[in-house]
Amino acid sequence: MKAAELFVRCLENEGVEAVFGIPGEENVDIMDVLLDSSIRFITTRHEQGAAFMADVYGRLTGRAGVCLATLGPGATNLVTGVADANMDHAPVVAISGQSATTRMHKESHQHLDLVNLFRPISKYRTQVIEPETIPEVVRKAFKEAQAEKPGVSFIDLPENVAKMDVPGKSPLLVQKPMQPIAPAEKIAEAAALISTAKYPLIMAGNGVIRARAAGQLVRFAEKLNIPVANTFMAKGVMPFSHPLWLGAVGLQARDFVACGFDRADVIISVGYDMVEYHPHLWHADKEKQIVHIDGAPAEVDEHYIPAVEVVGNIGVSLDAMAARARPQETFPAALWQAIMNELSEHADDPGFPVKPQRLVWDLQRVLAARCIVICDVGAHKMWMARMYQPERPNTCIISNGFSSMGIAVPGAVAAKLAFPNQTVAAVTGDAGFMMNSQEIETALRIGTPMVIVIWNDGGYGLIAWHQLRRFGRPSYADFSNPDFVKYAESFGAKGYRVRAADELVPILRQAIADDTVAVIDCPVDYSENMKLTERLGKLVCPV
Ligand SMILES: Cc1ncc(C[n+]2csc(CCOP(=O)(O)OP(=O)(O)O)c2C)c(N)n1
Ligand SMILES: [Mg+2]
Repeated sequence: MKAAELFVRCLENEGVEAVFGIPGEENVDIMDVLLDSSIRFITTRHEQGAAFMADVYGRLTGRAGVCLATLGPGATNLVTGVADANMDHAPVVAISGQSATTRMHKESHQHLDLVNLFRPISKYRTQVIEPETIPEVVRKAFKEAQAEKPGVSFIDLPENVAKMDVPGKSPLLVQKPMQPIAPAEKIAEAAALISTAKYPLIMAGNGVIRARAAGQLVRFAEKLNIPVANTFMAKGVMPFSHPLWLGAVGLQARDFVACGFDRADVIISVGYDMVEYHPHLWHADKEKQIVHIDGAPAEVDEHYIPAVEVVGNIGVSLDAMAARARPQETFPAALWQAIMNELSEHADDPGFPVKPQRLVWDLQRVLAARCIVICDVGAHKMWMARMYQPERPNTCIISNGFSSMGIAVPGAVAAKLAFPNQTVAAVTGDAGFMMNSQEIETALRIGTPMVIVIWNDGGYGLIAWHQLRRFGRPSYADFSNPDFVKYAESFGAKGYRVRAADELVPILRQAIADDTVAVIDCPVDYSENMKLTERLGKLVCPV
């Protein structure tokens, strides 16, 4: 067998359904073998698009998404999406071609030391030097990428190695990763601490979703009558309407949910990734007791010194503690009511350009119950993160570790590929949209319908917001846009323009019914950004 063929057999053995990428001269052997494989190759229009597709595929399925590029510029184009996946703990295996081992020691066309380039943005990285190591390399790459906390494995396959013969080798047995159970004495210690708490608060992070433990989290909260705040990346662990839900945490500014943190004496942090929200922002005084429930030991931070660490399978830990701890008698109802009032403000505001609050509400009305939403990065993300709450976990993807713009459109392609029966929407700023809008062509070619909602402010809204806060004036944050309707139509997609606030919901419904790629250009009123800053600056806690 040729090394390239053995490599592809190993990918099939891992259950890989799709590889996202761009062919190049140094990966032609793999590309040719893929023609005779069960794996579907998704040709993208930029390697960054391929990496973001693998990233979102990995987040949604828990199985490593796979992207492939050629050496040099192909591999460097993967970098942003790969870094995003690694920092956000999404399982991804990234593969690149490489120059022949006979020319790596000297200045050589397109040659870069890729293993070193990918070092800070991967959990595991290696170059295949001997073809007989391929089964071990591929197995290890998937095992590392998928093990808690997940991340990226990078494999560099030199062109001469890909052509070599490897007799007598076959893929290795894939073993399911084992998540150990937390020790009983730690469960007992944590349950005792929770039982004596006066005002406990649960902070649920993305680890809950990765562990598929949202059901256990809700049972735990309900049984013990403890309110829940979720990070941006844990959206949907509890639905909006749940009487124990206190909103999302992660906004750098003080928000209502911060009142819940102020008041709490015990924070029960479940599946929390520190990369999402610095502990000093919610635990400045270092006086609370922290119960750390996770699949991995706590990261070190002077503001995050757990009183108890319950490390092991999250769902099992939650069930075991729910059975042992004493339920709370009271609940901060006034705070819950204040948060609900705040989040519902402007839900029906008729103003135009559309207010961000109205935009989120309309998305919530149409999408929250039945869609997968991929959110981009910008001011729109802050509004979505603060206000949008889907009914189910893993149905609102937000990049909040690396927080890279450009994830939404390619991410939506991968989401639709992974879940063809679900409606998929990309919610994006005008700048982030233009960073990877070329993947509209990919979506139309491979047949992944999606709705793309562009928040059009003609600028880098989040940066202007920040500049206004710091300096009172924006700096170089404006630009002009193409006509997004015509732009969409030039690909063969549908294009819509919102001309009044009341048009958004019917346009959204029509765009879903179109069952193709539909782009909605929605002008947004970002004068609300500073109004929010001012309002939160004067926030008086209702508890
Ligand atoms: C790739 C990348 N470049 C730059 C940034 C810094 N950044 C964060 S938000 C933002 C502006 C986003 O503009 P847009 O997509 O239009 O969204 P808006 O803020 O206007 O809603 C920038 C430049 C980033 N996060 N990612
Ligand atoms: Mg913008």
